[in-house]
Amino acid sequence: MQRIQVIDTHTGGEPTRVVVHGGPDLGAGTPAQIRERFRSHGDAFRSAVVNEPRGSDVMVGALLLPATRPDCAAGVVFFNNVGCLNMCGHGTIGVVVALAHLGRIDLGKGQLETPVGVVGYELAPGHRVTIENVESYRFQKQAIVEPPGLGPISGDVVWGGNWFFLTAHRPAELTLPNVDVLTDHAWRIREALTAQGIAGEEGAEIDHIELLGPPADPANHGRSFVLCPGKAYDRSPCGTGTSAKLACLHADGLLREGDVWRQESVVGSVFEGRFRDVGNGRVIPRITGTAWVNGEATLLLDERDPFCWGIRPQ
Ligand code: PYC
Repeated sequence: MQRIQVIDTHTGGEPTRVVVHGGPDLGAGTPAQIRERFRSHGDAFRSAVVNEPRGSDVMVGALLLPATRPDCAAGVVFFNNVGCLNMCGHGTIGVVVALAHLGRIDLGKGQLETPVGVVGYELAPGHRVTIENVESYRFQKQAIVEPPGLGPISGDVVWGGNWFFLTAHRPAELTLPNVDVLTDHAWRIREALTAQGIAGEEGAEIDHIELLGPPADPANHGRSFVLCPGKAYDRSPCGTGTSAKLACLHADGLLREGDVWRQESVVGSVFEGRFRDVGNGRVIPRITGTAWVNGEATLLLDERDPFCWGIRPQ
């Protein structure tokens, strides 16, 4: 029987399952190196942790690693129902709160290593965390994609730690009763992007689709529906998605360095975003949100269980 110790958190409604102990032995290395080994040797473990029957399509996992740099508290590799992520904003907020829950970090500033770079954090009272994401930028403005039956749709291709297509083209209001139609719309955009060869830098697959709309609460500035790579929608406003939005606001001259952008999710949770202008059309986004610990558990992996390694989405 394999035993895996996890801490469950949620950030604005989006879960993160932090693997604290019992992960596969993937040797030493940076998170980028470990992620490659996790892909080739840890995929059954990934599925066991986040997929049904222990998890769900919406669950994001975070494999905690020892830091390889003296200026970082830990390393982390994020994963979901279908594979590994580059970065994860809500997940980073969840990891910081989980590390504090374990007594491994205190209030204040620190850094984490991710496969795509070092991410800063500041933990404040009340489980409030500000992360300083990797450099974000708009790669292509107003790309035109033509999903069959939906007609031409214009959107921006943006790096916010993951590759995003951001569009204001939406089939319905960005509300919970509409998630099925929003999911179908976003998925068709994603499939059409791939079919038409619209990609991020160096041909990188665009695997996050962000539909944009007005906020429900006038105290906020915008609302988004983000469809993640495994076809689950983000319950949080999506940290990397909000970073992508900030990069576009900067590129269009619509938000100044230090000013606040309040982004709502489809469930009504809010991230506060700001950015630092680092030149060359790039920004360092700062995203603030709150996470809660909602579980401490030992997962049991019994090889005799026919669903020991999870049910993988088709
Ligand atoms: O918050 O960056 C994020 C994220 C990516 C996928 C799910 N959440």
